Order: sequence, then structure tokens, then C-alpha cells
Amino acid sequence: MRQFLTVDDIGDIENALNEARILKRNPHGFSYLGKYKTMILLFFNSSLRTRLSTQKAARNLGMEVIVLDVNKDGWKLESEFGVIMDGDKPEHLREAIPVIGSYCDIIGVRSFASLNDKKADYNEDIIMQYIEFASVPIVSLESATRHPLQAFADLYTIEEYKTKKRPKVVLTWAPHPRALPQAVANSFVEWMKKGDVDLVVTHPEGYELEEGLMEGVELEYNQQKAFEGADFIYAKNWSSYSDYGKILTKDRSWMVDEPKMELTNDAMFMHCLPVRRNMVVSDGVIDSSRSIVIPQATNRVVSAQVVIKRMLEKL
Ligand code: SN0
Repeated sequence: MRQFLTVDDIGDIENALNEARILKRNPHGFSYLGKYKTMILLFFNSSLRTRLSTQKAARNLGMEVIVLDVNKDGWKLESEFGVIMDGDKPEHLREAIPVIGSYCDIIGVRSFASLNDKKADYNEDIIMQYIEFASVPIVSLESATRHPLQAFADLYTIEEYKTKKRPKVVLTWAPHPRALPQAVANSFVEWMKKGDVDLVVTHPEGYELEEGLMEGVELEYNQQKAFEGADFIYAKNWSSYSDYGKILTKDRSWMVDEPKMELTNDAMFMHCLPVRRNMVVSDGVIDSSRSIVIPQATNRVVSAQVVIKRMLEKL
């Protein structure tokens, strides 16, 4: 595996889930693979789970890990081509990427959506430069439009907790004070489509996700109707895709609360975290015994480990 950006990069989903099960039972069984190998994690944006779980996963495989907070510790990087670099960015990605690649065997990179240039974001201009200019495999730690390590962990968690072969999974938009990317929602949809689940997406009008992604997915604008009979409720905020990057509403009635959870089939509650309590989800729901946000976060290690293992095997 030379890149991990979308669900297509993982190949057969059942194989991937099985490999995750093996690694969860035996996290150190392949520690020989990463001996004398180095992974560099580059963060252009904040991170808690991705930073820690990816380090843990790489170390379980015997690797050395170097983490760089690019905005704090490196030179500010220019990503536009053909510009006169007379501003505040002293170094170009064109040099920085191959240099970083020369110090390691795998690069992980987090670079969120700009939310002002839809075309550049949806072309994945930034992460594509890493894929082009680094001579080593690239793992997305959340790119402009995808968060694949999260969605892989989400699918794995649903597999762990489901009590029927094909559960009803609902992705619900929830209000938020800031404009957030569509990356988590996009990846969740594309991974659920490959999984053995019935997916329903619910959100206010104007929050439709990219058309291609939603092909074959049930969309229900009535949140309460969507919740009926659900086995898993996955809450997430995202900003508008059509009115790109905009907040169209902060309607608090979309928060996931106890009365809404009553409509479900005793559903489990999921969120990728970090989550704004009493904005996205009520304390009562996230603190209930049906909330699986912590085991979901725990599974970030195993999803990262499958990806890094496969890259190490192909080095
Ligand atoms: C990110 C997002 O893509 O939605 C990362 C999620 C894993 N979330 C945030 O940036 C939340 C920040 C906030 O202000 O709540």
C-alpha cells in the first residue's frame, strides 16, 4: 500500500476487518516489521486521538516515530506553485516533502480543508503533493475531504458492538459553533457503504454531502424519522458543501438527546471526538451506558496499525 486516503486504498473490507481483529488480539505480533524503520507524523492542525493512536500503532509495529507540529516547529510552508515567495512562508512543500521523505519510511499528514476553495479541497491539492513528491508511502491523518483512519475504526467498532448481521446505522448532522470540514462525514459514508450496514443520513436542507458519495444512500431530512429503529447513532457536525464551508443553521433542536434516543432500537451512540457537549449531544446521552465513544477512540490504534503494517510489508 503506497497511500491511504480513501476506502478504495484498503481493498477488500472483510480482509481489513479480519486483520484488525488479529492485531487487536496480538498488538505486538508483528513488531519485527518496523525494526529500524521510522514514521514521521506531520500536523498542520490540532490532534489528540490521531496523534497518540498513530504513534502507538507504529510503535506496536516496532517503528521509531517522529512527530512534527508544522505550524509551531517548522518553517511556514508554501503550497502554491509559481508564486513569488516574498511573504511569510520561507519554504516550499516542493523541497520540504522530499526532505522529510528522505528521513523516514512512511509519512502521516494531517491537513484540514481550507473551507474557502472547494475545488482545491475536493481535488485534495495538498495531500496529492505529498503523494507526488515524497518517495515514501503517505497515510492521511485527515485530509481536506476524508478521515479514513477514523472511518475504518468506526466500521470496526460497529462490527464489534452490533447484535444483528446488518444493523441500521444513522449519521446525523448536529449543530456546532464553528464551521467544520465534511471529511469525517464523507469518510463515514464511504466506509459504511462498503460495510454490512443499512446507512441513513439525516441533516437539515443545505447540508447535502457530495452527490457521488451519497449515491445509493438513504437521505431522510426528518431527524426523528431517521432515528426510528436505529441500532447506531453517529453524530457529527459539518459545514455546507453546496454553499461551501458556510454555517447555514445552528438549530439546537438537532442535538442528540435522550427523547430522540428513545425513538431508536436502544441504539449505541458514537462520535469521532472531540465533541461539544450539550451542543452536539446531551450529557445524558454521551454519559449513558449506550455511549461507545471511548471504545471507538480506542479502536483508532488498530485501524492505524492495519494500514501501517500493510505499508511496512510492501517497503
Ligand atoms: C475536526 C473535524 O474534521 O471535524 C476533527 C475531527 C476528528 N474537528 C474539529 O476541528 C472540532 C473543533 C471544534 O472546535 O470543536
